[in-house]
Amino acid sequence: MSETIELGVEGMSCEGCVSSVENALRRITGVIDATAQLDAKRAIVTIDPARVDRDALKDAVDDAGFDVV
Ligand code: 9UX
Repeated sequence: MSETIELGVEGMSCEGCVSSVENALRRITGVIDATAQLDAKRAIVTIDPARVDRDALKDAVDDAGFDVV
């Protein structure tokens, strides 16, 4: 079982930021994959909805230095 969600992410300035956001999200329990997009200012996150704590996604992005909107 998986689900794809979209997070608006502010503050990414280069592909390094994109990698930081992706890596932060991929470390969270229940995240199967995460792809961030600089131009679209978002992250596409594939999750196991039974395992993921959605607040943890936002916290991970915040802790990496970016803002979920
Ligand atoms: Mo690029 Mo982002 O030099 O945290 S990595 S601006």
